[in-house]
Amino acid sequence: MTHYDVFNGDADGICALQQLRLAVPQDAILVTGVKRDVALLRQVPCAPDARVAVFDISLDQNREALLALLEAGAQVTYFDHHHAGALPVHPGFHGYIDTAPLVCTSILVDRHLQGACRAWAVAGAFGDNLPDAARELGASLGLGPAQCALLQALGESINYNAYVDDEADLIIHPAELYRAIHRHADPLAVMDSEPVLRRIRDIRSRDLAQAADLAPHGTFPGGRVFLLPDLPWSRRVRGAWGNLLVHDAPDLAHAVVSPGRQGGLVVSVRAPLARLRGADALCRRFPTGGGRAAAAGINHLPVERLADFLAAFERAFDPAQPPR
Ligand SMILES: [Mn+2]
Repeated sequence: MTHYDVFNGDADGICALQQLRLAVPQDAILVTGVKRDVALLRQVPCAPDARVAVFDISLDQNREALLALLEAGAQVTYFDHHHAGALPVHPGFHGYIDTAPLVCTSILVDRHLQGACRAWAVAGAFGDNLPDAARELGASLGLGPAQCALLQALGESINYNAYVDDEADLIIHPAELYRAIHRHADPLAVMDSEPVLRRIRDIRSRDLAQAADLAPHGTFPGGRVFLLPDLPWSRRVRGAWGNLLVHDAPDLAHAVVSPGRQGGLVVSVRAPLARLRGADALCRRFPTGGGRAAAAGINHLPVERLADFLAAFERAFDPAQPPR
């Protein structure tokens, strides 16, 4: 039997896998990538003896590979909160899918394990920008504000590493980061013991300080659009910057637009914290767009369509219009 752990390289994916592998140890071949690299399941060879665990990548975007694996006789356990579409009905498929806006994959694994490794779910939820859910889970463990702040810094640092266009921009490959993290059962000890996490945290603070100097490219009644320059720090910062912006102005939607590595623009959209909907519908109007109601993106927006995007963004989050 060959085991594969297939996971999003962001904090939610890594903290979800960490919980399952602390509770159910199993050597496995790791399949992962940057946050936007979600078509991961096709990297798993189709074989009847494959045992595959999947974390935090959209089922809909991996459907073809998933069906091929199931058809070949593989067993697939699937944890995710992204847009899934119809779930396969197959004896080899074990799905833990919930697309509600206030859950993340780390929380789904926490439910599955009945809280066995919950502190990691707290870090994962912070990393996935669900601070209220994270604090609620932390409170159920009796964690104080200082411990929650440490798990928040851990989640945000793990996440920061994965927010790049391609692997060349990574501070450390997510598989290597997972291996470093996996040496620790206690997430409260990781930041002190792993220099790479402190390095990511310091780079993140520096990048965010640069972003804070930018003025909005577009300001609308329902939101703001920021345009980042074509520099390595801006390719790293856009997701974390978007998360900070929504907390800064919870009634507004935000888009962070930055030049992609292959030309064109990469767009990251956050719905207003006060009204977590509309981000996915807006992004799906453009080719290569997708995501969740609260947070979505467009992987490649041609530069000449930026004006179309601005108009669609304004309409999508116009407080005077009913949502559509
Ligand atoms: Mn997630």
